[in-house]
Amino acid sequence: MSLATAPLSLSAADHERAMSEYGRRAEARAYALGNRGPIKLGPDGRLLPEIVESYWTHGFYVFQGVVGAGELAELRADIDAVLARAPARPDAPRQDDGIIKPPYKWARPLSDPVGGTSANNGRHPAAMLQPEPERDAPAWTVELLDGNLHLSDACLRLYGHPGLLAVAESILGDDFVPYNEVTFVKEPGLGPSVAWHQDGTTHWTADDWDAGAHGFNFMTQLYPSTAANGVWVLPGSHKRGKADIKTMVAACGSDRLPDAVPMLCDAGDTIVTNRQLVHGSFANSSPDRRITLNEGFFPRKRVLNVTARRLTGAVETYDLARIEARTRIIQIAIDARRQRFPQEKPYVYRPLAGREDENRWTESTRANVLKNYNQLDMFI
Ligand SMILES: O=C(O)CCC(=O)C(=O)O
Repeated sequence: MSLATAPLSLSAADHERAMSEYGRRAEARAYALGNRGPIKLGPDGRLLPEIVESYWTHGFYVFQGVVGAGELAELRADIDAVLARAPARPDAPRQDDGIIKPPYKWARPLSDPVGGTSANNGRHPAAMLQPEPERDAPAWTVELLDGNLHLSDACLRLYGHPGLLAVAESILGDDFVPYNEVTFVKEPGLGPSVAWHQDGTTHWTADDWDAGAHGFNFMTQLYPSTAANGVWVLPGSHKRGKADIKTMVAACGSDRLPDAVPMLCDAGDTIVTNRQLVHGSFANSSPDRRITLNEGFFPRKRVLNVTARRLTGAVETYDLARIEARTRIIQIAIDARRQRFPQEKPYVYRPLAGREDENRWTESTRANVLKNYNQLDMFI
């Protein structure tokens, strides 16, 4: 069956076959980009220039072996525990745990909740194929967790990872600021699509727009990211401004953009992904689970005193007080990590250097600073 001629009602098995054909063709191109390897820092504590250049060329870089086996086990156990606490369906009453923003987002299995709709300000203009789930599939699947750092101590410690924070500094400057932390959940045979889109809403038409204007996401993989379950990107598209995704999808006659590549990697690897890249993921008809921990960061100058409209329509201005309150979480995470991994050299976050004692990780900090920290998330 050709992809362009896929029937309107497509079985999960046919979708899986179609994805494996598409994936086989793209995998070699993905590896040929050469944008993968361990985090390598120079004597100045910053990434080697060739790695930074590769990131800016392709819009993403795969850092291998960022999370060791022990930490990976802790992250998996924490996320499993959070998922085990999820109510069975979106309309079930929530347990009153004092968390303001609902941590769970559901979707119908193998569906495309936003593609081709006006949701998220219409930023996903083309629908993806929606294969039929197996008969015994549940009615709903959790697709996203919001607020990783107050849901999981292991995620908080990962947030303070000295190698990742050095990468953030190398790309954004040493005064980088946080975006948000969410978990994408793609259960085998259930995970929904995230239709093609570009992140970022604020600076596309700015006079000083550039390839880094909307920051990046770290995507740490708790399981291997494959062509079938992973995020696909159009390499280099972060440099070309706003893409006409609707026309691109119409021109190729399917949701499989011909020049896209999957971001392939192993469990414990972290991909740094420019938010301006055209990217998306397909319904996970494969037998392989993907769990991705996203941590986003912005250049400070793109946030300070900037007024932005969130995907919900809310309009907010990010003043220095807001930025400082939100960046405290970086310092608290550095301290939480120092307590758990005392052999590591902690990262020094320049904007809060000298204020370490105000930002220690304690049970009081958990209750009074970390809980509901994501109310201060910023969005550009
Ligand atoms: O992980 C996914 O499937 C989608 C990720 C994504 O679209 C994003 O981080 O903006």
